[in-house]
Order: sequence, then structure tokens, then C-alpha cells
Amino acid sequence: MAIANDDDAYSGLTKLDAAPLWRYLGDLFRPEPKSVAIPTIWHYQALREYAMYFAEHLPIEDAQRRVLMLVNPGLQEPPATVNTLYAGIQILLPGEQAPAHRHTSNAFRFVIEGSGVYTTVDGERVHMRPGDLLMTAGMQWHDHFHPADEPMMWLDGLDYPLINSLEAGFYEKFPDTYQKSTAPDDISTRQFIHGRLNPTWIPRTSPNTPVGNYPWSETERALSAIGDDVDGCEHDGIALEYTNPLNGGPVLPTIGCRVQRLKPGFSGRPRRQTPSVICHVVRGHGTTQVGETLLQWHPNDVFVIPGWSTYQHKNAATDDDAVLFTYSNEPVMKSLNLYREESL
Ligand code: GTQ
Repeated sequence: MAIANDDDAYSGLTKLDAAPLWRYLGDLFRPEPKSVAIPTIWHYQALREYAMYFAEHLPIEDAQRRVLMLVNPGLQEPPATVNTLYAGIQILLPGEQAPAHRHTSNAFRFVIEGSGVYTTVDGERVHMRPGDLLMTAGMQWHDHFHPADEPMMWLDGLDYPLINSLEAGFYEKFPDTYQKSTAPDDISTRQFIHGRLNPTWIPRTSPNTPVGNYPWSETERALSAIGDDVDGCEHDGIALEYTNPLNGGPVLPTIGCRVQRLKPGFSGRPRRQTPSVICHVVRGHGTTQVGETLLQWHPNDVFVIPGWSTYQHKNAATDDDAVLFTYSNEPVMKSLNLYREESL
């Protein structure tokens, strides 16, 4: 059968599951990245009311994990917060237990309010206090138990958007509902607490940090030891990276975590970078200009800086610190030789 004209040629090609590259070239090979994620902020005070509502009306047994997902308006199906990362607000009530499971997605928790919960990670109970960063690397069994007496809320960070797009997602339920304690409580936190004295008996073969919890008390101590006499990074202020003590690298191969102190009156120099960043406000008030959008943030809010968007952080107060906890896909960008940044 002869091809009579262009219309025939284009429609015939489609039927053969083929396409003319010249019609796609400009979209597939752009001069620079254009994130589909939209600069967005989620205000904690508004979300908290819904977390409390579902805590009252939805039994944990029905939910497994009672989590409000922070869904970027540009990334609704499947839902994600930025291109490769997700953020959720999880709430657990006194007496509740979230059943044990594991998955190839890497996860961490950053505690917002309440205390007393422990998460059991591969048989070790790891206790959670506000500001603590707790790690659950891919394929570690984890369940959460709340024996204390006030609701507890934390931020979950996961890389499932990346893992699923790589078609590497596996998930399993634990044989029992919950894990038993099979290791000394908090040992993976205690044995690394100095930061530079490493236990010699821990194997160095994992790409994940061996630290279970980076406690807020230590984070605070690090920030106050640095004090006021350095300026830090001109874009991100006194920005400290949570590291794997065994190799100095990021905590997870797919997620890098930081804490950033913006000194009173801080106004960062604008820049853009290929990694996408999710920011959680630990304390203080300020603004972040992301592209054309001005985001005004308050304690416990979450906002995003999509990759290659120009951003500028400002601490609105002249007499108080602002502190952000941030996580990004910088380790992925760096390991694939895709990291770029530009100061503006
Ligand atoms: O706490 O195990 O927000 O497995 C998403 C998936 C939390 C968790 C999330 C999870 C968890």
C-alpha cells in the first residue's frame, strides 16, 4: 500500500508505534529544565485541623498510616510533592500503633510536635522528639507505636516518586502486625552520637547512613557552636548537611537532608540549581521568592523549590532566627553528573 501524502505518512507512522522526532525535538531537548512542579506552600495550622479530624474519625487500623499527603498541583497523578520526592504529615494518637511493613522506597521522619512515639526499625526502638530526624532506609521493617499521652505529628519524606518512575517499587507486610524489640533501644543513635568517633564493628558496605536518629538536641548544639561569627552560604545561610558518619556522604542515596539557620534579617543571594528542594519551617517567619511566586512561611509550614527555579530566602525578623529543615534530590543529581547551579 503506497503512502499517498503527509497525512497518510504521519497517521500510518503512529499505527506502527513510531513517531517523527522533528515534531518533538523542542520539547524533548529543552535549552534548560522546566519543572512541572509548581512553587507551593502548605500551611501547617490549616492542615493540622484536618489531621486532628481524621485522628478522631479514622481508626489507625483502617488507615495503616494516617498521613496527609502534600500534593503539588502540578504533580497530581501519581501524587508527588516535587518531581522525585514526597512529603506527608503523619498523626498518631496515644495508644495507637501503625503496623509493620517495608518497601524499597527510602524514608525519613522529621518530628513536628508531641513526643513519646518510638518507631521500631529492623527490631530497634528509636524514640522521637520534636526536631529529631529519623531514618528508615529502603527495605528496613518499620512500625510506629505511641505509648505516651498527647497526639504526635511528624513530617514524612520519601522518594517513592523516583522509585516508582524507575519501576523499582517493592512492598511487603511484616509476618506479624508489629515487630518485637530485638536490639538495644536507640543503639543506632547512641553509638554514633559523638559524630566523629565511629564504632569500628559496623560494616561500611551500605549506601545508607547507619544513624537511626539525628536528635534535635545535637542539631541545636551544632548551630549554637557555630554562633554568629560566620555568614555561611550566601544563598542558604548557616546550612549544615546531615551526613553518613562512615563516609561523609548524604544520609540516603536519593535524599540529602539539611538544617539551615537564617540569621536575623538574612536575605539570601538568589540562585537556581537542578535539585528540587522541600523545605519545612522549624521556627521563625520569612519569605522565599520562587520564580514569580512569593511564599510566606510560618512555623511548621512546608514549601517547595522546584528544580531550576530561582529562589531567594529571607528571614522576616530582625531579632529572631529562622530555621529550616530541607531535603532534596541533590545526591541523585550529583551521582548522575546532573548537578548544576547558577548564582543570580
Ligand atoms: O510511616 O511507614 O507518609 O510507609 C508514606 C509511606 C509514611 C510510614 C508515609 C509510609 C509511611
